[in-house]
Amino acid sequence: MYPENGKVWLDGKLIDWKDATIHLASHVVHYGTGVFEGIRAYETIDGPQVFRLPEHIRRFRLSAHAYQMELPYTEEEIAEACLETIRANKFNACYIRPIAFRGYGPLGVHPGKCPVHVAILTWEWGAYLGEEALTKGVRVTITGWRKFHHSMMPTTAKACGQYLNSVLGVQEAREKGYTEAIFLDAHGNVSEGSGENIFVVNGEHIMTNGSESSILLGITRDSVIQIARDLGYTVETRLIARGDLYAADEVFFTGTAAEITPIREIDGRIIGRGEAGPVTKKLQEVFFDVVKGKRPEYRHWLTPVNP
Ligand code: PPE
Repeated sequence: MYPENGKVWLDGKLIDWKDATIHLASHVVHYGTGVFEGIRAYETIDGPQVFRLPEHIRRFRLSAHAYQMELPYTEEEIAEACLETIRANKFNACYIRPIAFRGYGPLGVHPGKCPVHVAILTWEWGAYLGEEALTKGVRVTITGWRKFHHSMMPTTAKACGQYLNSVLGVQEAREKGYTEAIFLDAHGNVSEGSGENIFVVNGEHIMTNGSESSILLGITRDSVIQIARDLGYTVETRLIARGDLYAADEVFFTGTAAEITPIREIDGRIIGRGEAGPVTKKLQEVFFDVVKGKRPEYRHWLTPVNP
């Protein structure tokens, strides 16, 4: 899975994968002071292309900004560095993980003089929730751990330490025999998965929640909203109650890693027919066409790896 003989981009240079290490006294190791992105490059009919690269890099900069970590590169430079890293590893399709973090310096919570480093890793990452997940759907549970409220941490930022909350939920889910966890927010409304946003479908009507539900504003979520509207579905952004999930015709996850993953069961309750529903399947079909460059009207979402 990892390109162990390949390259990693670190602070402006390509270095060997095996040399991409940091000191244990780095601030990020102790306090989780880093921000990251997850991006995918797909093999398209015009060669490898990155899906919604500028949007991901923009979110990366804003995540860093929320933690007062000003990145020492422009968005254009980081985007170009992503392409350079993919080329160096000769991937036709891969996952891209830019990460900015507080490095070696005096410890103590205030990051003070700990420098901000920027790295980009790339690797091959297949279906996030298992090969069968995309076709058959996954079984999930609502974890007892709540998603931290947006007044506690900037939930629209993708920060390393914030994922400890996700870790607790997904560990609980796996121990109970489920693939993934859904978190309720501090008020008991549905928030999101450990690494995915949630959509609910009833007939031809689609709903998903928004930033007031303490979610990360997913770029896949945004893409699916646009694709669904273009297909003529109504998409409403509103609070989702736990009961809305159990009563839905279809429920699915979206995420860069998870793509569009149907949910077939929640806490022992079969959702719809217990398989990917018709709306989910239609959205998957168009989404996978879009990322593979087969839909000209969405070509502007793709950035070629090779100029
Ligand atoms: N919510 C969370 C908490 C989240 O981590 C992700 C992405 C999303 C929603 C969907 O966002 P987007 O990728 O922009 O559509 N999770 C990333 C990390 C997964 C991991 O295990 O690491 C991802 O999908 O890349």
